[in-house]
Amino acid sequence: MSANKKDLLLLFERPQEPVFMKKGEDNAVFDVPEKFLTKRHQSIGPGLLERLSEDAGRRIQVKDIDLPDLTEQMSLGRYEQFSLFIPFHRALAGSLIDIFMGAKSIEELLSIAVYSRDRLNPYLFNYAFSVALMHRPDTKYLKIPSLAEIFPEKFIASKAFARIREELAVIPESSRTPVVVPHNFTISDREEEHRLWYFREDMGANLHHWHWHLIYPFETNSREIVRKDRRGEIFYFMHQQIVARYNMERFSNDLPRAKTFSNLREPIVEGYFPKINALLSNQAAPPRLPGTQLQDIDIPVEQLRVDISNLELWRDRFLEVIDKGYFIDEYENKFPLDDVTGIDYLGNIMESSIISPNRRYYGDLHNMGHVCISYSHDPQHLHLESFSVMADSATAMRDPSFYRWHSHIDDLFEYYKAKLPKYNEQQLGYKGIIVNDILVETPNEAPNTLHTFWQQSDINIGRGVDFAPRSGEIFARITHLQHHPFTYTFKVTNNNDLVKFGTVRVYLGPKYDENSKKMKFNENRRFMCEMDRFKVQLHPGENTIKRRSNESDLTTNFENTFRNLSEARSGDGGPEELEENFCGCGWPDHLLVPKGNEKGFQCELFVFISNYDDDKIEQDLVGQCTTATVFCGLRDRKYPDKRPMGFPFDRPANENVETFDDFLLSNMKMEDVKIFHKNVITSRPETKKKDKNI
Ligand code: CUO
Repeated sequence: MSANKKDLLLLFERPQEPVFMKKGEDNAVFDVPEKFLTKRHQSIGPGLLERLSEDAGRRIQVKDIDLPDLTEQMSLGRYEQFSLFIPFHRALAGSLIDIFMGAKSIEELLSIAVYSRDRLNPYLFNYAFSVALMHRPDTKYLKIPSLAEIFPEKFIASKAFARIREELAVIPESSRTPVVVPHNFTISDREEEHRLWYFREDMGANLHHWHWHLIYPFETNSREIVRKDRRGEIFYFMHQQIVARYNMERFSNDLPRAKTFSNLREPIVEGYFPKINALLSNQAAPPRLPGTQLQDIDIPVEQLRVDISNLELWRDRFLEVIDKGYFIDEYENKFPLDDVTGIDYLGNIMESSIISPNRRYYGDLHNMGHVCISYSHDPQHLHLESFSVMADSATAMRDPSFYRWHSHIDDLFEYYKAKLPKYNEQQLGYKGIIVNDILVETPNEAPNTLHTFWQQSDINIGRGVDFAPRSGEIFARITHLQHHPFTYTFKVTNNNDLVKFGTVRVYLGPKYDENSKKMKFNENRRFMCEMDRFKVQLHPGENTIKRRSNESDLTTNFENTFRNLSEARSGDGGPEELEENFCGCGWPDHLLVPKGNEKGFQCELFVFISNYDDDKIEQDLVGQCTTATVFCGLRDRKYPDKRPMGFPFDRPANENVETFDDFLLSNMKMEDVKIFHKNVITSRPETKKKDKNI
């Protein structure tokens, strides 16, 4: 039987097992030409293949082709870690993406992928193959599996793996029970940072961050893959919002805001001991002791040399762009920053993607900050330790230093935003539109209250556990924050004679700072977390707008976050598949509402209806998966909102605005909302073990 697109997805399964072993629900095997086998497998002779595939459910022919030269990509060992933030690794990934992108047909792509899979580092393969599948016109609607399914070790405490393997090896599938993954397990409660475990170590949040970086790759020869609409700006905005959310969580746990890591020579107070393993090498992810100071990095094996003074120089050059109001390209041409595109250029400079206007001069501050923190335990590689979680986009959010680093990055962007012209009433207002009333309703609870609790959900990780028995279904039971679904009701008057359109922008922010003091507007705005953004039609007179929390354009639902490979669609590009894999990106719905606390965390909900004439982007919206655009944008299209991301809080208000009340116009309103947390663990009814369709 010849290959179909969906068969490409089988290559994600059990990443360390050779490609000729059975894959998928139907025990399919790839029939590979002998020269595709690695030397080790060739040396065993044809008998091995025959034995391993004798009761195959299906055979997939792999076409013999001229094989690509993978010498460069093979320079990263099979058992090493892979980091997008390390330039050497990034370059390997970039050229591998190009090889996959260059395949002329699905058949050829399958051959190249089958050939490369057993030779290359599995993380490198997974990343480059995922990026290529997402961006090739003939595969872009395939549903890429969640990384948690393929590399569960990046998300699950290493302690759980002994149980998982035992369960797989000893217990027949019909009798298996989910393995409860320890939670709140990395820090003792005598250390206050432990209170944030549920956010930092949340599988959905980390998956979102990984997926976001997959959608916005920063190095390949195909510039159109990198040059996505407003990618530099969305880099700034998405990370700014993660920091804002983290600070809300800190306030609700009686902790101060994350301290910005502005002095790179100051010790990092927070230690972090990840307690997850890199299964490829069977090595524990290295810890960072409290009070560790960054040092110059010199790691020849990673072709990595960066001094703290390099970071400082790059930071100063970034600030110099803002002070001068222009950047220079590699030929010393000057390009002014303007109000519309300036933030996007700065984002590209900071991200140091291939579309950074001058990588040589502006350097690689953001990525190298991740790298320096991630190697701070062994900066000269004297102990032959790998990098820590901070260098991997699938795990970086686990470490408290992530938020300290990104607070600093955000401060640098803020330095620019503070220089922009302030919004005037014409930009902020909407003539004749009045927001009269805001109501937030949680069923059976007091008005304007939100309610959170703990929930346990089961994730099938069987396809990520290599060298385990074939009937490999096994569920990991994770514990995460959850909230009761709620509804917003907004009463809005349209005093115009005509129907008007508006964009409703909903933000949630803390009412007080960490010292229980009211904040001035210019401080408060940076804590505002976007909850939803949607278009409304306003008839003349009174309008009642209702919106459910699970309709949020910020979030993606549980099924999308933890989607199951076996649920993957056929890959035939039918209409139901359109935009499918973008759906995997998005803030997890279960973290939409900050945890709050038992006495009721005091917040303010801000609702703002802007004039849609100034917001709209003219473009076709094809496909069904047009959700979660706030952080992730729309595939192949423009970001669906013309305003600066974070509008209207992305810059200080004019000088006569001191408090939030001073900022409000008739088309805006604030309402007090309290978030109550109940310290109980419930289970997600539909994800009980017997129900595999999670
Ligand atoms: Cu996503 Cu720093 O870019 O973590």
